[in-house]
Amino acid sequence: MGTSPRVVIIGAGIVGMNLADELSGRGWDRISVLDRGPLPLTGGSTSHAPGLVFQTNASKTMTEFARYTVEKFLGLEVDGGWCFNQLGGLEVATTPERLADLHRKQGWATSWGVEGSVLDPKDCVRLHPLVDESRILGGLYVPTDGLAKASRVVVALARRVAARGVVLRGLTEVTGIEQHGGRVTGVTTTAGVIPADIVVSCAGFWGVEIGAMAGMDVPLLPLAHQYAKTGRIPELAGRSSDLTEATLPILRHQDQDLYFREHVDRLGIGTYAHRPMPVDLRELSSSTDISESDMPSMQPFTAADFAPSWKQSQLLLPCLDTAEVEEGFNGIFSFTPDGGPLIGESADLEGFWIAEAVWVTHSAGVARAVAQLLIEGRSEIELHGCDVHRFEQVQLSPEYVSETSQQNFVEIYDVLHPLQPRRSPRNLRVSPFHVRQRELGAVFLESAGWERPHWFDANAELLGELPPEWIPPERDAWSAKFHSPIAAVEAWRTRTAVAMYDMTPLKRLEISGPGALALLDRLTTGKMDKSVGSVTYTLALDEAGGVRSDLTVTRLSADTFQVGANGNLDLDHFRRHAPADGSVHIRDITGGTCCIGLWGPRARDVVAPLSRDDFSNENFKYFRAEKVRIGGIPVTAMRLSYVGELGWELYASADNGLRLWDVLWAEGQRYGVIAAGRAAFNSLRLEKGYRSWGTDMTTEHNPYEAGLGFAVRKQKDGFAGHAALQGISEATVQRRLTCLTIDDRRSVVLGQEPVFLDGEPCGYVTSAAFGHTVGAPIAYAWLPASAEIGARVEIEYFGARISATVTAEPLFDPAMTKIKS
Ligand code: FAD
Ligand code: THG
Repeated sequence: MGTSPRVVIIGAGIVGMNLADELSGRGWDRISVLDRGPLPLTGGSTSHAPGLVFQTNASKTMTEFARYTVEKFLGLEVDGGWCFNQLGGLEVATTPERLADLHRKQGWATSWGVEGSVLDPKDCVRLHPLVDESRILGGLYVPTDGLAKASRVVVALARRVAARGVVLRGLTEVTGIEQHGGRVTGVTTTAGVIPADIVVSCAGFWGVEIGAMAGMDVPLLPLAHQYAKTGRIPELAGRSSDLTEATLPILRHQDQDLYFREHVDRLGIGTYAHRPMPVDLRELSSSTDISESDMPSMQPFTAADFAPSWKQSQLLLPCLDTAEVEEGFNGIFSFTPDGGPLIGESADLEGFWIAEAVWVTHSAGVARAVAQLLIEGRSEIELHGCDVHRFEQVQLSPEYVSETSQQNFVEIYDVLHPLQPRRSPRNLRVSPFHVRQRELGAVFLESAGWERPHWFDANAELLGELPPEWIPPERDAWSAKFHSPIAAVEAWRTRTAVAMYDMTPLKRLEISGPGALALLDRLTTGKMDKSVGSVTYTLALDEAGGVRSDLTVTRLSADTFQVGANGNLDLDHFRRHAPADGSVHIRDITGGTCCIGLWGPRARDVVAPLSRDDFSNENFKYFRAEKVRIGGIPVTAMRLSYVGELGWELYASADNGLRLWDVLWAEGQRYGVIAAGRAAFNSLRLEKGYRSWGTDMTTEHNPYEAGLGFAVRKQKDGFAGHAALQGISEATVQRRLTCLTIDDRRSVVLGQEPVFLDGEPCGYVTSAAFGHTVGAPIAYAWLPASAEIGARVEIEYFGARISATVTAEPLFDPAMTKIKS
């Protein structure tokens, strides 16, 4: 009795109950679930959710969460009543853009292992006879989608977990989080203090309030969303019983922000077409007298907001012409700045976790991931897009959360390009070079709050000088969006002259103190005890050997290291593992510093005359760092290049940045220096075979699969992940991150497309770009290890098949003669 930690779960909605089930199913036996509302209908979002489950998502992780939810709910029932009604899901297109997008979406489904097909209008109507065939151009049908009966799932799980000894307490409101010495010790409730070793807030849109009790920012916004039910519809009469509720596929009409399901002989209609309606939690009813039509997560229906959606519903479904809206409500749930859920443990309060902003669709998958995190320390499905610590400080402000979350509400069903720039807020973070970049006509996209140039319009004048073999082929309209042929000029000048890249947004940490070396040694795969001035490319692994990040570590002094990282998750990871004795200091120095990547065969010619320091190949070797002065400015210069050219990353204090840019720019004129952006950057790094963490590899992949085995030091042991790598090598892996070149040398893909080997789906594209130097489009893809060099595959792009060949990598400078010159 009582072998596992004491867990308190706040919230008995679909997330909290699934978590109780996943934990107790794994043998944890001291779990309580608390809810301020009565059980089982607590009055949260779950109590009124119509429960449509469309599994397909651009994100592999979200799709896998949904797949598990379907699988799990299919196995639940309450007294013969279903928990999942697998009716299939149909998304119709009324515009050519949407139809094309449904093909793209079908590609995601294939990539992530969900069966789906794009049907012509006739077949759509055969599946869903209420749809007006003349209105639609086609639809995406996924037979395993369907309806989750969320309120019944909660009952089924309540019975199951109660039988395992989980304590369920309704009408118990959490009013405070108890802590001692940086650890959670329990919760204060209206029924007294309940001690706990682990507290998990599954409070849905109330998460901000609970987070505040624990001193944690929870970046979500409660928004109301309209759901209405019609009166009886003759066309539906006799189709379903009260038990089955529905017979037709669940239906989405995204061109008008609508979705539909049956309620026996009525139709339910949800709409995102209305203005965003943020909700102030303080104004919600705190009543615990809850019924199906009156609960805190429901607000009165605002009929005027629904009127345009009703018209559009009637156009798609002519049977509604004679029907009317009988009832409706504005239901509340959570939105976040990037649409992803929020999972993770507080950075400051050990043992306090959250799992919020989760749809019914993803609920079981998220709960399983959280249970694995708590019990095993890692989730089998990678979580970088779900981790609450993915946000930068400035992205946690209520203003930012409110604006971006409302925009996500507005855009929820829009056809979104992978490079689609955020409209607002912009100029949140700018580098010291921003003023010069604007003068050069930089086209900026936003990332982690930073403005990043993608190309410079000023370089358009060089298009005429582009040698014929560098002229890029025309692109299809979709891949031409947010792209410019100017990228070819920037790639050409980088390879043949010299270019300045703004690397300021690259996350930088300073790790210092007497314990710094030992911490880095424990957390990375590389040799860290090297001479001052060494730079090491290394990996941070999780305990199962999955790649958490790839890093550069520069030893600036015996006790001071600069770490080039991939994002805030790295900062969080290092902080969490730092010893408690204060022997290591970890500082995010990104904002106070800046960085220019000065790269190209003439890089040395530009920098040498500006400095008394020695930049020669003999005295400033590849993967070494020096503290130098350039044009009088103190600079930490690191000789490495993500674009694969001779050159340096030049780090300076932010206040000196503009001056540094100007002296390099002036000196560079005689060598043809240009400013270059991310479009060229991404192409050049793929030619060089450099991986991008989060896109190419994640915790789901070990270093050998990812082609990064060279960064694992053979002689080293005792580091995180070491044990798990034993017995694994390049030779034993079953799948590999593989370099493909596209056979027609012109068809560009963008990432996430499915790859077919012998006609069967066998993997998916991670990153892709046109390789300007090699004159062919490049796609990296996860493929079975059996796909050897020379193997022919096909990539599906908007429903068409593009032939590609597995090619030896890197495509550019495999002998390292250019980069080491
Ligand atoms: P909730 O169900 O809200 O549970 C949180 C619980 O925490 C509540 O029971 C609350 O009482 C409790 N709580 C809060 N504060 C405290 C406290 N201080 N102390 C104790 N307990 C507390 N999703 C889909 O996947 N498909 C759909 O078709 C769909 N349609 C939707 C339609 C509408 C109109 C709305 C509003 C949402 C819809 N959703 C849908 C979203 C979905 O309903 C929610 O994302 C999901 O139910 C959230 O579950 P949860 O367990 O996180 O939150
Ligand atoms: N610069 C710095 N830090 C970084 C990045 C960067 N950290 C995060 C991310 N980018 C890491 N990614 C890479 C990928 C490849 C290389 C450097 C950073 C690289 N690789 C050499 C190679 O594979 O040939 C390593 C050679 C070696 O180990 O000696 O240069 O852009 N500062």
